[in-house]
Amino acid sequence: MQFPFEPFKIKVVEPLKRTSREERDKVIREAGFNLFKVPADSILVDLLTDSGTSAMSDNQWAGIMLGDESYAGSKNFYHFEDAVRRIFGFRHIIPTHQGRTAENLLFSVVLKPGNIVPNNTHFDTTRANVIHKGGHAVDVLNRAGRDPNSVEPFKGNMDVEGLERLINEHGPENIPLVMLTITNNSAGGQPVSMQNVRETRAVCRKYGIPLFFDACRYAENCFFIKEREPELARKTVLELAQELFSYGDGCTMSAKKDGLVNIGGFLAMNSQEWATKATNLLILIEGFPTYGGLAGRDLEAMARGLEEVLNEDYLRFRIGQIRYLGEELDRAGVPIIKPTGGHAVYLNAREFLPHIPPSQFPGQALAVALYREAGIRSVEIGSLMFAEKDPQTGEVRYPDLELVRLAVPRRVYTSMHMNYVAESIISVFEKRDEIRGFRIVEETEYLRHFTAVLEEV
Ligand code: P71
Repeated sequence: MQFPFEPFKIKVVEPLKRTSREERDKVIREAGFNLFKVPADSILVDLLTDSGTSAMSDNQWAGIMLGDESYAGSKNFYHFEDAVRRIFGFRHIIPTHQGRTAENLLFSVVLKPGNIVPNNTHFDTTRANVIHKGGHAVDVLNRAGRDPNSVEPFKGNMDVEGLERLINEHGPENIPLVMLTITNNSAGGQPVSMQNVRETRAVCRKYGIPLFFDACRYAENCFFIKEREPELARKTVLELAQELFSYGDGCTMSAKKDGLVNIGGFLAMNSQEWATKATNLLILIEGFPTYGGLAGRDLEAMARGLEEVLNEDYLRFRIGQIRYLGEELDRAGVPIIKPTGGHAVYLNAREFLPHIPPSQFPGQALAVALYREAGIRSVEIGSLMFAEKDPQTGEVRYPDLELVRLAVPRRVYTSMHMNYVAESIISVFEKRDEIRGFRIVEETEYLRHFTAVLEEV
C-alpha cells in the first residue's frame, strides 16, 4: 500500500546512535530485562510510547519564545483556554502537567470508597488512580474489541448493554461517572464511533450519570470517525471533535499525545462544584490555576498543538503511516491486531510466541527480543502490566490479550524507519522458536511494569 508522504520537511535533526548486538545484550541484562530502564541513548528506534515524544512544529517553537512566565494570568493561559474551549467546549479548564494528574484530581473529587467507574477500557494510570482512591475500575468493552481477529471498524466501543447492566447491578448512586477512552489505548488503539458515544450518552442520561472522556487521542479518533462513519464523512475533524465532546460533561487530557507537546495536560468539565474542588486541590499539588504545573511557554505550545493536530493532511499521514507498518507485518504473516489503531501497531504476542504461557510474560519476551535483535524499543501491554492477584485467594487473573505495542511518535520517524522496523520484526518472527519466557525477581505494588526486574526462564 502507498501511504501519503510526510506532510512536512525537516528543519532540525537529532542523530541516531547504532549499537552492536553484544552491547544491547549487556544493556538489557543490566536493565533487569525491563525496557523502561534502558538508557534512551542505547535505543535506535524508540517505539516505547507516542506520549511526550512528538516533534513540535516551527509554529510551536515560535510560540515557546512568546512564553509569558507571569505567576498569575499569563497570556499563554488565555490562548490555551481559548483553544480548549473552541475544540472541547467545556466550561471549566484546569491545566495540569500531564494526564495522570488530571485523573488524580478528578477521582480525588468525585470518588467515594467502593464506587464503580466504568470505562470502555481503563488505561493503566487511570485504573491505578481509581483504585488508589478506593474505587473499582470496570472495563466494559464491546465484544469485537475483545476479539483480536475481528476487523470491525470501531473495536474501541463501549458495550452499551453491558454498561446498563452494570449500572443496574450496582445502582447509579455508586457510579460517579462513566468514562470513554478515545482512542481505546489498552484495547489496541481502536476508535470509538460517534454512534457509540451517542448511545453511551443516552444510557448515562437515563441514570443521571455524568460522562467523561479520556481524550488523549481525540483527533486520531475523530479522523477514524470521518473515514468510517459514512454519514459523517463530510464534516471536518474539528466539527466531529466538537460534536463528540458536546455529548460529554468533561474530560481528562494528556496533551502529550494529540496536544503535540512534550509535556502538558488538562482537566475540563462543566460542573462548577467539581471544578472548584479540583482547582483547590490543583493549588495544593500542581500550582496556581493559570499555569497548573507548566511554564507559560508550555501552555502556548499546547494551545498551538491542540489546533495543529486537527490538520487533516497531517492526520491522513499519521494514520496512514501506522497502517503501512501494520500491512508490511501482516503480509509477512506476523500476528497483529487488526485493523491497526491510531497511534500504534500491536503485535499479538500470544500468537507470536504460542510456546510461552502468560505466567512467563510472552509480551515481555517479544519486546526484549526486538531490542536485542534491532535496537527497537516497544512496550508490553499484557500480563506484566495488567495481571491482577486476587487479594483473598492469591489467584492470578491474566488479561484477555498479550500485546506488544509499537507506538509511533508523531512527526518523528520517516517511512524508511518504518521499513527498518518491519524488516527487523519479520526477522525475529522467523526465529521465534528460540525466544524464552521470563519470571519476575522484584516488583512493586502499583504499576510494577515500570520498575520490575526480570530474569530469563
Ligand atoms: C502511553 C501513555 C504513557 C505511558 C503510561 C504508562 C506506561 C507507558 C506509557 C498515557 C495515558 C493514556 C491514556 C489513554 C491517560 C494516560 C496518562 N499513555 N490515558 O500510552 O494512553 O497520561 O502519561 O500524560 O500522565 O504510552 P500521562
